[in-house]
Amino acid sequence: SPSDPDLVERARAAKERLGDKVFVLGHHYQRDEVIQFADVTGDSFKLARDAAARPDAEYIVFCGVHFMAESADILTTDDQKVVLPDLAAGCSMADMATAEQVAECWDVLTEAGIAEQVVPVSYMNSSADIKAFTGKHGGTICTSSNAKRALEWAFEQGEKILFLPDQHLGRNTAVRDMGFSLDDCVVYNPHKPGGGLTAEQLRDAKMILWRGHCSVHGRFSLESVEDVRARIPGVNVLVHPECKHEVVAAADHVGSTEHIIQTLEAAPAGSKWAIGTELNLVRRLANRFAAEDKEIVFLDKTVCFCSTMNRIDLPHLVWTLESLADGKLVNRIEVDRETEQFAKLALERMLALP
Ligand code: CIZ
Ligand code: SF4
Repeated sequence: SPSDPDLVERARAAKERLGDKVFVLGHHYQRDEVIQFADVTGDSFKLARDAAARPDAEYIVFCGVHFMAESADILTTDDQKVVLPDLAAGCSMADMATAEQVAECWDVLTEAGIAEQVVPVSYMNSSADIKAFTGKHGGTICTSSNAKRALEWAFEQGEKILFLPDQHLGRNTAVRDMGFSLDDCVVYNPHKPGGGLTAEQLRDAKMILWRGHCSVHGRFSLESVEDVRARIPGVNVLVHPECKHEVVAAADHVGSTEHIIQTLEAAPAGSKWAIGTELNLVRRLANRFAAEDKEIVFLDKTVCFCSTMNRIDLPHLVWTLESLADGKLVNRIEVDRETEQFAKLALERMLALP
């Protein structure tokens, strides 16, 4: 249990035995019981960069999900070992685009005669395989903070974008931030022959959105925005761009987790906020800012925690740290050399974005 003093003490002692050899990364969506042992917190991209900035740390313990540990492995040195405390901590969104499906999609685009015009842009929340596909085909990675710049860059390289795997981030960025219409976007369904699209639809589209979504953010609804406005007069609705387009369109503010935190830090005392992102983060922010008289509520009480983020709990962290302290390397996440090379190319294009 989170307050189990024995587990807290064991985690502390194991971390002390490891000293500078270990660097613990805690994603914003992690449980409090885990976050208390994080050397740094952040979103997936910030954490991967934080890990790269600590080449002396032999073990990077990534308290987050699988694709994040892969990205950290790609950006750190070969000597550094990235460890995921529970190998079952995947991401349902990342799992919605497999290497096979994406290769098949590229065949469909080739048959429609448009592959040469298409530049892939993949969200950070994707497997290393998808990042490698992106790098191989001249594309870039993006985060929810730089998606607009990534799309602008991609439209300088080609005429169309294949956006993977989160249809909502792709659509929200194109329509809300760049002035495209909903009709400029089509959705490629990997479970249907030809993606469920005609060659003509593909040729007419500017944005080809992969049919993926986040199982947490995708559940916030327009109704939840209307309900909270009725319940809390004067409330500011602030949501993550992984939410559906109609939710983002109805919100007052939209942004990444880092943006959400900065917005709340800058908010005046007495202001009221309804936040549409993962519950662990919203609860932590509500507690943190209660003392400053900022009222923060979760946008929709029927939406649950990210179940895979929550797989990393204190018992898994204790087991991981104690194993490493005993000289036993467990749960290493290692991306193979070829995948790493092309994935890194795509990540470096993102780092070079203006
Ligand atoms: O939804 C997620 O998992 C996010 C926002 C991840 C990240 O840190 O980019
Ligand atoms: Fe994946 Fe959504 Fe969970 Fe993030 S919150 S790890 S995108 S399922």
